[in-house]
Amino acid sequence: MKILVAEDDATSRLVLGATLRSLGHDVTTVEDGAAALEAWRREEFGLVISDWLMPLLDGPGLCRHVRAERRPHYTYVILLTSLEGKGNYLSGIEAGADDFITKPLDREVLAARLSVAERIIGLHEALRIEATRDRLTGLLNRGAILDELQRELHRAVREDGPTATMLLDIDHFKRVNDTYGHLVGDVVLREIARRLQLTLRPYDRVGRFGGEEFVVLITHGDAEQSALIGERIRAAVAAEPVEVPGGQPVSVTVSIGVAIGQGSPDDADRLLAAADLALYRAKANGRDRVEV
Ligand code: GH3
Ligand code: MG
Ligand code: MG
Ligand code: MG
Ligand code: MG
Repeated sequence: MKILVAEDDATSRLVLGATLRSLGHDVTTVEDGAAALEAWRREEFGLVISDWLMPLLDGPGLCRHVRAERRPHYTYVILLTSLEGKGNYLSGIEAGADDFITKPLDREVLAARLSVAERIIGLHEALRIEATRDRLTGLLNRGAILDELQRELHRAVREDGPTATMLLDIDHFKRVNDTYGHLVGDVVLREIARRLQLTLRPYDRVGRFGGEEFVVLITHGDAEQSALIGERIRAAVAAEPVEVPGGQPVSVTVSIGVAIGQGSPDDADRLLAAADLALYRAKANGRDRVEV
C-alpha cells in the first residue's frame, strides 16, 4: 500500500516508517498535518496514518480536510494517539477517522490494523471501478466520462490551453442489429471500443456515452491535432471488418464530431452540444467522416 505518515516526533516517525516498510509498504513520512495535506493533494495515498497532536495541523484537522475534499479514491485514515479517554475517541470518529492505534506501537497490532485497512480500501476500489465502467465495452460509462470532462475543463482553464471533446456515432448501426442480430451488434460495439483504446494516447479518455455513441476527450487537443486524431480513429474503424465468432465479418464505419473548448469550466454542456452539431454535419455530409 502507499502510506502517508504524519508524525512530528522524529523518533516515532522513524520507527513507524521503518516498521511499515519492513511490512512491505511504500511509505512517505512528513512532520506535520499541513505537510501531509499537501502531499495527499499531490499524490494518491490509500492510507494516511497520522499522529494526533502536531504543531500546524493536528490529526483530526487533517482528517477533516481529507474527508471534505472529494477525491475519486477512498483514503483510509488511522489516528495515532497516546491520549486516553472517550472524548478523544469520539472527536476522532467525528473528524472522519476510520481507526485508531495507541502508542507505544505494537508491530502485530499495526499489521492487523493494516489488513483491515487493505480490505476496506480494496472493497472501495472494486466498487468505484464497478460504478465507473460500462459493462459491455469496459470503457468509462456516461457518468464517469462526464466527470472526466469536468476535470479536463478545470485542467484546461488552469493551464490556459485548449481541450477537445469528440462524439462518435456508429453509422447505420441499426442495420447491423437488424441484419446480424443484437449479439453480433454487441461484438461490434466491443471491438469498436477496443480500436478506440488502441488508437488513443494513454492520457486521452474514452467512454461510452450511450447506445452506439462514444465520447473521446483529447487532452491539450486543438482543432488541427484533434482532426488528425479523429481521422486516425475513423480510419482504424473502417480499415478492417469486425470479426464475429461463427459468423461473417461485419463492416462498419463511424461519424465523428469534434468541438474545441477553452476558457470556462462551465463549458461541458456547450462543448457536448457543439460536438453533437459537428456530428450531425458528419452524418449529413455522408457519414464515415470527421467534422470539427
Ligand atoms: P446513424 O448512421 O444515423 O447513426 O444510424 P443508426 O442506425 O446508427 O442510428 P440509430 O440511432 O437509429 O440506431 C442506433 C441503434 O443502436 C439502435 C439500437 O438498437 C442500437 N443499440 C444501442 N445500444 C445497443 C447495444 O447495447 N447493443 C446493440 N447490439 N445495439 C445497440
Ligand atoms: Mg488520497
Ligand atoms: Mg505529536
Ligand atoms: Mg446514435
Ligand atoms: Mg448510429
